[in-house]
Amino acid sequence: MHAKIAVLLVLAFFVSTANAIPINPSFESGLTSWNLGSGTDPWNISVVNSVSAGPDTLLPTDGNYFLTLYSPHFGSGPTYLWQNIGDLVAGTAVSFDWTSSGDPLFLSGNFFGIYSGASEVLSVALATAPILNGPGTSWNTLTFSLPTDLPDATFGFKVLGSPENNMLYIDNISVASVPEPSSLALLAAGVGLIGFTSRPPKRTAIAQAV
Ligand SMILES: [Ca+2]
Repeated sequence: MHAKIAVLLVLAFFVSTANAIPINPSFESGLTSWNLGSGTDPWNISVVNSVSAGPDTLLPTDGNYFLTLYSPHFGSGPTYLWQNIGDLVAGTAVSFDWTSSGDPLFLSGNFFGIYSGASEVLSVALATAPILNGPGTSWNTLTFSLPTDLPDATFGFKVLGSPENNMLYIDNISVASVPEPSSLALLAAGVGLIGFTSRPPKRTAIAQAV
């Protein structure tokens, strides 16, 4: 029986490991596993444990660190980073904490996006009530569910240039993928096989012994 339980655990492991994306989702390992966008100045991306401006201090929502993306001015090009997270299925729950600051006229230059291959399939503008050159005073949480399957998905954040300093802060990313149908079928087959082999001895054997 212990061997059967082990088989179930192994099958459950393969199903659950499909959910471990993205890597380093809370920036506790710095920028590990995240890629800087083409042309992005590395000085404009950092991982910090707090940002202060005047009486306001912004702290992480998860762990000890969070991401800051900075775009100093027009002409500097977009500042962005991204991570490929593989195939996603419809129903995958995505969420993250964010806040931003910058010029009131140009806060619409902060984005979260998902690409599938070379196509952008989702772009969400991220803008809070602005505090020029300082952190947002509180975090927001964006949560949504993918409406369709996304093969070869890439997950990224982008800040465009503006006349003033635009900042975007990100923490606590979660991509809770639902198991793919093939994985569920594998698990169901395993459960069925174990149920079949666990059936008690046939009554005919008992009847013959009496
Ligand atoms: Ca964190």
